[in-house]
Amino acid sequence: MIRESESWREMDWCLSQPKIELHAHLNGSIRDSTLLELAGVLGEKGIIVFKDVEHVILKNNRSLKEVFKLFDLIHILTTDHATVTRITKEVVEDFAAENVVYVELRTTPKRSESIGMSKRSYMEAVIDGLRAVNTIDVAFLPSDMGLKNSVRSPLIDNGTTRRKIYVRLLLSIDRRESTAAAMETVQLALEMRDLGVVGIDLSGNPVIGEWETFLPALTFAKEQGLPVTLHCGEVPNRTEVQSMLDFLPQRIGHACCFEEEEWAKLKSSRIPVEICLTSNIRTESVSSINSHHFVDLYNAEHPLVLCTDDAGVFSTSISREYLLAASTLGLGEREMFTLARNAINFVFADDVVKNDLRKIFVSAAEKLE
Ligand code: 6MZ
Repeated sequence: MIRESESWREMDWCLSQPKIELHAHLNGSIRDSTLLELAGVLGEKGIIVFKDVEHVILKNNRSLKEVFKLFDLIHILTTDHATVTRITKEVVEDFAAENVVYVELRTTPKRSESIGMSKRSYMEAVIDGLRAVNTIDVAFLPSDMGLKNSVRSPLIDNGTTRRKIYVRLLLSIDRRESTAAAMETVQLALEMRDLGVVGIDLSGNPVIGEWETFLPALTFAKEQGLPVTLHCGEVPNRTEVQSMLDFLPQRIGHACCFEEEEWAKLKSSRIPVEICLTSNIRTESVSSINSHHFVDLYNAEHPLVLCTDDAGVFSTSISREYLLAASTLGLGEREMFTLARNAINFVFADDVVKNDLRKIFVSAAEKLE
């Protein structure tokens, strides 16, 4: 167990180590300061009442229901092309500042006829955000496109190493969407593979929507070789959890409300789990950190990866998630390092990226001793 006096040193250590983030929702990862600024602008235009919105943004403890109300508000503040570009840039900068060396950023492509936004133009605005980052090198194109599209080398002219982050995109299907809209998202993901899109996510309010609605689009993604990750068991729903496990997605997120039979199925399937500790506790999907299923999965050596989910909404960071896991399980530096490194095996990017990530971790390991 990490004592209070040690926690600052441990936090510095977590910050300094290379990390991989595989479950981060773009609109859940926005800085509070940016949300407040955007709310101020809409307040001045009379579109919202700033005072009403301010305390909603700054509130810390939210139920799952309140979280999804907040997302509706965030979407009002962020859904125009320039803002989508801005938040993407900031979110990537924030992950890189924490030594995240690879992030899979997921977002729901949105359509808004009144401002001429299509799912495709929304995603183009996201990609503009990746291109707009200039303080670090952002490598987001598939490895075989890398040279042609010239992601700057990590070494700049004066010989100093610039920080580099790999970014890949997952397109989310929102559980409010129809089969046709879900299919459109998968189609778009396939068309944007050359632009760093590597997979599909199913997310959104877990009490809304039926698995059967999304199944045709998810099956199509699978047939096309596009990896899929599913929000699975965020609320109790045994039939859905079993159908999701039977689908054999490449990864699942959360896995909170499982019964014995589902745990057995998950463990024998070896499907990697994206663990979001703070999110699960804040939304009360799990009652306490000590009873979090992470403990059992870790001890069973089940494939897992620590993630933030919504760093902005839950006021957390990937380093904090590592610290939380370490203090819960009494993990040492070597074990935390191994936990972070193992995530390489679960990324959706190609082998060239995986090999580069392995090199990054090998060189970090040399400094560990
Ligand atoms: C399920 C979640 C989520 O896509 O607009 N999202 N879905 N469970 C969660 N746990 C708390 N956190 C976020 O990012 C926000 C969207 O991501 C999904 C919701 O659909 C939310 O509207 P984007 O960038």
